Amino acid sequence: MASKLYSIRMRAATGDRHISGAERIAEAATVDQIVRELVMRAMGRTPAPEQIFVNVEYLGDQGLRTLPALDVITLDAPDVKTGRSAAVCVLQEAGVSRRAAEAALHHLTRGATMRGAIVMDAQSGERLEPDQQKGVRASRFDWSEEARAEIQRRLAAAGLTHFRTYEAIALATKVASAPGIVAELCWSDDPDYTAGYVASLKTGYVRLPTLKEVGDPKGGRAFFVNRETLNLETFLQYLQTEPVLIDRPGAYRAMTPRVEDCTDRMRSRRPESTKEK
Ligand code: WAQ
Ligand code: MG
Repeated sequence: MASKLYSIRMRAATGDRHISGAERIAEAATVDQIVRELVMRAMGRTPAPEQIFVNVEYLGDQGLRTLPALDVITLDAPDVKTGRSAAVCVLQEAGVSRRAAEAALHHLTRGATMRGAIVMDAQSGERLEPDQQKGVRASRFDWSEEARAEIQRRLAAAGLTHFRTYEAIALATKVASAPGIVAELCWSDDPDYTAGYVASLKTGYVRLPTLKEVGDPKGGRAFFVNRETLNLETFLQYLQTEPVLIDRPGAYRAMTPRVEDCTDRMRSRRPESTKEK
């Protein structure tokens, strides 16, 4: 990308209820087009939001960090129950305690109607975000044009064509490199979108097609952190202000769920993992 870069943020709401949001980084020449695209997306929701906030900000000469995208692995769990146990399992693989993973699932199941994410101690499950109404929003990240075209091509070859998927991969890639992060859990609050994921540098972006039932409007996001190494201020500063461009797509593969293997493995580990909790 050339030098004059802008951060474009959109968030749409009806009163306190978050409806839609997006994060982009663009060259000056394409800013108006992207603003239009994001406003159209928000207005396309039913019912339409009552407020749309669009923020366009010149990034100045601050450096742009580039990151390779997380690899994407689909764990094709057939139903919500299997999907959620697989999510807990992958979270444990990434270093989250069972207790914290279940606490996060509980919050998302109830519906965190926040515009940002929960920040959670990966061991105790305690919530650490400064404002529990708003949560913490990751901002200032996007694909480079070339990497976006390539990831779209790779995902489309696997039958994945929704913008939510590649936008979530970009967000998860930025978040996975945050100082103090362990893993992330997310599923959409869009009633018709049942897919979600667990992501971390260790596991990649593990996509789970069915984390809730069709028609369920509850969802959210949780960032699990290692409290021993976390500096909350540095963590928030990175997530909210450091511009990150994803300039290389990751690999894609699909797997049938090995949830049984995973629970067996967890069971055989239990004496040790019970001790840590
Ligand atoms: N930073 C932090 N939290 C956010 C952000 C952000 N930039 N954007 C959304 N959230 C939180 C907020 O609480 C939302 O209510 C929740 O996440 C869900 O947001 O591979 O569409 O935009 O196809 O509904 C997963 C993609 C889709 C799965 C996630 O999230 C796939 C999605 P939504
Ligand atoms: Mg949503």
